[in-house]
Amino acid sequence: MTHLHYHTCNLCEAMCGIEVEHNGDDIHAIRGDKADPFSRGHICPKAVALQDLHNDPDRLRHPVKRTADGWVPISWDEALDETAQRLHDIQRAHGNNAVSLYLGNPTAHNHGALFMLLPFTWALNTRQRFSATSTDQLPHQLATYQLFGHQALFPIPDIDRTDYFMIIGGNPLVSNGSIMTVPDVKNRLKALQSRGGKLVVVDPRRTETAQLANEHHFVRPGTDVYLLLALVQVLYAELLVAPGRIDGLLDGKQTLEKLVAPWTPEKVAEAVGIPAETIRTLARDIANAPSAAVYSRVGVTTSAHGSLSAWLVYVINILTGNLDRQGGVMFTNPAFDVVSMSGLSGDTGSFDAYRSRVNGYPEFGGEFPVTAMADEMLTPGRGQIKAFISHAGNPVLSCPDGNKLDRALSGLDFMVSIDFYINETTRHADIILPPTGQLEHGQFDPIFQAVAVRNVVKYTPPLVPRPEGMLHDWEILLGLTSRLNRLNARSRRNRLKFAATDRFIRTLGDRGIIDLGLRLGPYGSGGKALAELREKGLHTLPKVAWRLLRGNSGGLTLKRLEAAPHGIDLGPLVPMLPQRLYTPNQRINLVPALYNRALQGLPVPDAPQGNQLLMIGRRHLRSNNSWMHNSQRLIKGKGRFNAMLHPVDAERLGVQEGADVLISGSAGSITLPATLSDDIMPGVVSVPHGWGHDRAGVQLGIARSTAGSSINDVLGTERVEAVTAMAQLNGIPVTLAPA
Ligand SMILES: Nc1nc2c(c(=O)[nH]1)N[C@H]1C(S)=C(S)[C@@H](COP(=O)(O)OP(=O)(O)OC[C@H]3O[C@@H](n4cnc5c(=O)[nH]c(N)nc54)[C@H](O)[C@@H]3O)O[C@H]1N2
Ligand SMILES: Nc1nc2c(c(=O)[nH]1)N[C@H]1C(S)=C(S)[C@@H](COP(=O)(O)OP(=O)(O)OC[C@H]3O[C@@H](n4cnc5c(=O)[nH]c(N)nc54)[C@H](O)[C@@H]3O)O[C@H]1N2
Ligand code: SF4
Ligand SMILES: [Mo]
Repeated sequence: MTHLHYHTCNLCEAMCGIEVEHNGDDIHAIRGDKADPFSRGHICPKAVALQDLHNDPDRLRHPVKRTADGWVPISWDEALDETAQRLHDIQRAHGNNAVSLYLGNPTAHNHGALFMLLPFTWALNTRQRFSATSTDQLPHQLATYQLFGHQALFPIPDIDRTDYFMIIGGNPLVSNGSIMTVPDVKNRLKALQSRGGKLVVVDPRRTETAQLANEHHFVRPGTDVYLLLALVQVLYAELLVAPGRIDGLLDGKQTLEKLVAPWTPEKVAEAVGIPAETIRTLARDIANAPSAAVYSRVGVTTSAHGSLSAWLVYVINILTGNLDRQGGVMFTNPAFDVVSMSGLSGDTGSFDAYRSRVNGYPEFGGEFPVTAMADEMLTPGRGQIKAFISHAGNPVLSCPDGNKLDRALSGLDFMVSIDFYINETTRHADIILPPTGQLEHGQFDPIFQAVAVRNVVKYTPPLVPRPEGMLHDWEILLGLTSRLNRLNARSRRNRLKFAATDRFIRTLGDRGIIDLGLRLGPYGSGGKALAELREKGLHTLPKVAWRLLRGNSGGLTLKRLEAAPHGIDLGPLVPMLPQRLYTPNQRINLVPALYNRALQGLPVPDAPQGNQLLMIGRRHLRSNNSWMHNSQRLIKGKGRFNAMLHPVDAERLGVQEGADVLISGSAGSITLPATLSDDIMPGVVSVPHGWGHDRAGVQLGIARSTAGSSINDVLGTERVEAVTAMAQLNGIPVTLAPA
C-alpha cells in the first residue's frame, strides 16, 4: 500500500512543502507539494535526498560511547546518566563556566530543540555558550536589537510586491533565501521583473542571482560599508531623505547626516570598485522607486565591517520610507510569535553585558563569538573550558581554524554531541546522543515562519512514528536538563520545582507547546490575553498557559492547523509600527551609540593593492554547509570544490584551468583545483566551505570519498569584526600559487 504524506523540508530556510510517497519506512518518491500555498510545489534537489538521510546506514540510531576498542552502543539511561554526571562533576570541580555549549545551524530548524533551549541553558548555567550565530547573522540581530529593541525583530523584504530589490552579499537562487524565508524564489524574482520591477545585485561574483538580475555591480570584498555610507550621504545631499509615515518615530536624523557627510561617492569609489556616478544613481533609484527593499546577507555580515553594514542597510530602508511599507521591508505577524513571547519574558536581547575570559570579546544574546571558543579551551586558568556539548553543529569545519579547534577538542576532559553522525567534530566526543531524523519527527518552524515573506503557518506530523529506542532532540535535551537539575538541586524545594517544570514540559510535549504558542499568538484566542499581560508587565506565562489550554477557545489551535496539512496562508505582510517596536520609548534611534563609536574608528579605505587576493565563500544548491554530503545523489556530478579566480589573476600567477593551486592564509594552507571565470571580480578568489571529510575517524562513507578540504583550515580566528568580534569569513587576504 502506498501512502501520501505531506511534510516540510527543513534543510534550509525556505520551508518547502513536500509530498512523500511511501509505504512505512520505504520511501518511493519525494516531490514538491503543489497544494502548499507558500512553496507552490517548488523544491530543490536536497529535498529528494531526505530519503538518503532517512536510510543512511551511517546515521546513528542509538547512543554510542567511545572506548579503547572504538565506539560501542549504550542504553539511553546509561548515556544520559553518565553525561549529566560528568558535566555536573566538572562544574563542581572547576566552576560552572568549565562546561561549554555550541549550537549549530539545524538547531534553528528543529522546533523541539528550540523549545528546550531555555530550560537546558538554565540548567547548565554557564557563560561559555557559542553558536553558528557568530559565523552568520549576528550583525543583523545586533542591528534589530539596537534599532527596534528586539534581537529577533527582522524587517523582511516584501519581495512579492516590491518595485526595486537590491541584494547585497546574498545569493538566494542558491541559498533559497536567508532571514527571508522565500520558497520558489526564482519565480518570485521573475514576477518582480515582469511587473516592471528591478532586481539589483551587489556581489564580488556574478552569481546565479546576479545573472538573473537587471543590474549587477561587482564590489570589492569587505568594502560594502563604504558603499552604504556613500548611499546614505547621497540621500541627504540630494534631499532624498523621506521616511514617510514613520518619520515621527525617528530620532537622530541630523546626527546621521553629519556622520555620513564626509563619505562622498568620490571618496569611496576606488576602494569599493564602483564608479561614483553609479553609486549616485543607485541611491536615486532606491529613493525614487515607488517601493524598494534593500537586503544584505552573509557576504556582508561575515565581512570586515559587518555590524556597521547591517545597520546601514536598515537605515537606508528607513530613510527612503521603505520600512514597514508595502513593497519595502516589513515585520511579520507570525502565528507562533517568538518575538512577543520572548519580549513578554523580558528577554529582548543583550550585548556586551560581560566579556570572554581570554580575548575579552563581548557576549551577544548570552553567547560569545566562536572566534573565542578554541582559545577558551586551550588557555589554562579559572574558567577554562573542560567540557563541551555540541548540538547539531560541526564547528571543526564551520568555524575559523578548524585545526586549532581539533586540537582544543582533543584536550578536553569530556565531550558530548547531540548529532546523528560521527563527523569531523563529533568524532572527538566521549558520548554521542543521536536524535530522530528529519522525517521521524514533526516539523514546525517558529523561527522561519517569523521571517517569511508572507504570514504563513504549517505543522506536519512525522512520516513514521518515532522508531523504537530513539528519542527526539527535545527529549534528549529534557533528559539532560532534568538530570542536571536533580544533581544541582541543593534543597527539597528546588527539587520539587524542577520536577514540576519537567512534568510541565513532558506533559505538553513538543505538540503541546506548539498548541500553546498558537493559542497565545495573534490568531489564537489567547493572543488578547497575552497583549493584556504584556501591558500589565506580567511574566507568569505557565499559569495563563494552563488556563488557556483547558478553555475551549475559538482561534487558531494545533488541531485546526493539522486540519490543513499543506499549511495556512495568513496573507501578505502588514504594517506593524509603532506597536511592534520593543524600544523603551517605542521610537527608533537611527544612530545608536555603538555604531556612532564604530564609525569614528572606521579606517579610510585603502585603494586596492596591486597583487592582493581576497578570498570569499560560495554555496552550492546541492550542498548544505558541512553536511548532506553523505548522499550519493547530491554529491555526484562535476566536482564543486574548486578555487574560482579571474583569468587575469590566473595569468599573473601562472595558474591553468583545472590545475591544483595552494591557497595559504594565517592558519594554514589547502590545495584544490582552480577554475577560471569572468564571473568573478579580478583580485578575488572564491572557495566553498564545509568540505574536507578525510579527517581520521570520520564515519561518513560517501562523504569521505569526496575530494576537498576545509576553507576554515586557512582562516585564522584572529580576524574578527570590530564591533562584535564575530568571525570574518569573507574578504580574507590569502596567497595563491600553483601547487
Ligand atoms: N568559511 C565559511 N565558514 C562558514 C560559512 C561560510 O559561508 N564560510 N557559513 C557559516 C554559516 S552561515 C553557518 S550557519 C555555519 C553552519 O555551521 P554548523 O551549524 O556548525 O554546521 P553544519 O554544517 O550546519 O552541521 C550541522 C550538523 O547538525 C547535524 N544535524 C542535522 N540535523 C539535525 C537535527 O535535527 N538534530 C541534531 N541534533 N543534529 C542535526 C548534522 O549531522 C551536522 O553534523 O557554518 C558557517 N561557516
Ligand atoms: N544550497 C544551500 N543553501 C543554503 C546553505 C547551503 O550551504 N547550501 N546554507 C544556508 C545558510 S546556513 C545560510 S546562512 C544561507 C546564506 O544565504 P546567502 O547569504 O544568500 O548565501 P551565500 O551563497 O553565502 O551568499 C553570500 C554572497 O555574498 C557574496 N560576498 C562575499 N563577500 C562579499 C562582500 O564582501 N560583499 C558583498 N556584497 N558580497 C560578498 C558571495 O559571493 C555570495 O554570493 O544559506 C542557507 N541555504
Ligand atoms: S529549497 Fe531545497 S533544501 Fe530548502 S526547503 Fe526547499 S527543498 Fe528543502
Ligand atoms: Mo547560516
